[in-house]
Amino acid sequence: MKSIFILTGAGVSAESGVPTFRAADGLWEGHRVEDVATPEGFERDPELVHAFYNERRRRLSSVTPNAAHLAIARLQRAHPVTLVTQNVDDLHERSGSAQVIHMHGELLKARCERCGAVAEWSGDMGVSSSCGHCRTKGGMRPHIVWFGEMPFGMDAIDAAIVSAGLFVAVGTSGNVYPAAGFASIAAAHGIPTLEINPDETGISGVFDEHRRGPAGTVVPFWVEEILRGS
Ligand code: BV8
Repeated sequence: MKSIFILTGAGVSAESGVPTFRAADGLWEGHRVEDVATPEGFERDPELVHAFYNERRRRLSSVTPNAAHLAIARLQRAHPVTLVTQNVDDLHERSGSAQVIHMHGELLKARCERCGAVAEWSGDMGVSSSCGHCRTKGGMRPHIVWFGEMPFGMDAIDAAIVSAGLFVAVGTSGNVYPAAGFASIAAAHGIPTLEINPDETGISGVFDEHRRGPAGTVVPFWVEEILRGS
């Protein structure tokens, strides 16, 4: 049985209370992307960037997975699924999903710029935080892919897309590459494509099928349909 390739974006976490990016008229929690989500911004003002991620990390404890996360986890237990998320929250994991590919990194991980070690990190991080591996003080950064940096897992993602039986995008505006190009790759390989989103997106034209509505309502319904059919 061929795998279902699911790409999720900020929209899948919207009903959990995690703000999406595009809803904030170009500003991201009041900041310009260039200032808080680029290596240059981190170089320029590490304190600001640490504060931005500390605030988002803290807020994770007050949000919970929604019906869309839970339905995807349920599907994974009954059907081969490759789950790739652009989100840096841990809501897929907390809903029971396994093998989540976080192509843009994870809020709850940190990376040492000196030795490259990646560690779980749930508390605040700052310019004097130390690496638990090499003990260096002051070299920690969020294990997040910023603009201009190479996303994680791309080889596995590319291989999974072209061998999938179905490509589904849930809650992504299709603004950020290379994720925004995945549906076109699937379509070019003759793989059926489905977009689940309340709104039309810049890549809607690529998809064979669209289900317009919030992920928390549409995804459980779609998963039940798949499970009944399989
Ligand atoms: C790369 C981590 C190449 C940070 C993120 C010029 C200069 C430099 C680069 C570029 C350039 N032009 C293009 C690029 C590439 C660039 C890019 O795409 N820029 C865009 C802005 C044009 N991409 C990159 O830089 C990427 N790297 O290209 O590397 C390379 C090659 C070789 C060697 C080295 C490098 C890296 C991009 C990753 C950036 N990091 N996140 C953090 O989170 O803190 S991106 C960040 O924004 C998110 O992770 C996410 O991916 C993206 C937001 O997208 P969405 O998830 O789609 O969210 P959005 O708010 O946009 O949309 C929400 C959707 O949900 C909407 O459609 C809405 O309708 C829907 N929705 C709302 N409610 C619901 C819902 N859906 C369902 N249910 C609901 N209830």
